[in-house]
Amino acid sequence: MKPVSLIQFLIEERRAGRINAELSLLIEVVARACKRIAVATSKGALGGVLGNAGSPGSLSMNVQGEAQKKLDVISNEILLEANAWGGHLAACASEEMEDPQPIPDMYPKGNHLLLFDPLDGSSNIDVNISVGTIFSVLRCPEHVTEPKVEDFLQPGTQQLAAGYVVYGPATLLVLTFGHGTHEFTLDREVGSFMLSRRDIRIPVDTAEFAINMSNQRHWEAPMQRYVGELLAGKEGPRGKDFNMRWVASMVADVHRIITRGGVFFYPLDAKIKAKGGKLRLMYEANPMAFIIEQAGGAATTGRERIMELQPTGLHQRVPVFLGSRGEVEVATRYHREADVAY
Ligand code: P6P
Repeated sequence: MKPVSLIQFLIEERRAGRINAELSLLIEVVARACKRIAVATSKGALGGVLGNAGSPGSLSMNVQGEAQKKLDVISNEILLEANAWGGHLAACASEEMEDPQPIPDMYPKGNHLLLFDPLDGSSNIDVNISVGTIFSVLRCPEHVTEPKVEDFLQPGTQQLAAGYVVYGPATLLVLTFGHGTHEFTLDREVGSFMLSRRDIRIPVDTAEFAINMSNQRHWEAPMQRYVGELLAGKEGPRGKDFNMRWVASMVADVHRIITRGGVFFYPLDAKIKAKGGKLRLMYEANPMAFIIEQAGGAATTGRERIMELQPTGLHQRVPVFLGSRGEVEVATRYHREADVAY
């Protein structure tokens, strides 16, 4: 069968009435920007883009209080510049910027809001481990021409599209419009994303979990119990052995799950409880939850469905339990039972 490019796929989706022309253009522009980010990340030390932004002693810090990598800043600029002139956006929001970024006055405005983590897992850049871009698309509220933070604070169920690009051995785009989750592989010779997996389905059950075990002593009791049972293997109550992976790059861990199943956890722990969690709701948890659910998986905070949360802040953090539906439901049940018991 003739390979289908991203552009052809988007035209098919428009003809089927599942997306409109403006959203189609937005996704094309984001995909093209991510190809430029792929080029920048692939240069490694030769590109002079490794290491922290700013100078020693005065590192550039992002809104999260984290040292920005040069590639964080470069990737953010690439996405902002690519989306400024197209006329499909009302504003952008990014992990790397405190406030929403309006579309410059000299350009026409559109009806969409784009949120992104321009380079997730960037601490892995300097050790050449896969990183990625995560993005989420919302509708701009009617008659709003200068979107404010509150215009972005929509539940994940309101997303029109979500996706990520993983910059790994291959550069892959995984995308959903709410009609299945689909994977595109960048054909570097042609420069096009080509459909490589249509309507992905994640196995309901799994024997592979991803978590940063070094935080174990800080976890809540239900998480201690749940992970303890995974580690007990076939001699324990679960009656089977489990394997563990942790890349410390959400896009890479989620892509493994999209590809072969598994579960990913970043639970609340005593160290981060005050912040609400580690991962950000608006441009990490919500887009990943949309992608995972559309592939038949589940995504909760350990207590409730991530996509039904009413956001309270642009950079709000939440606990994340996502992946194979059967296993996420077990971990979530342990937390809900504990809450009832208390
Ligand atoms: P830890 C990367 O900084 C990130 O936001 C996610 O990509 C990743 O899953 C997580 O944090 C890793 O956290 O505590 O293991 O470094």
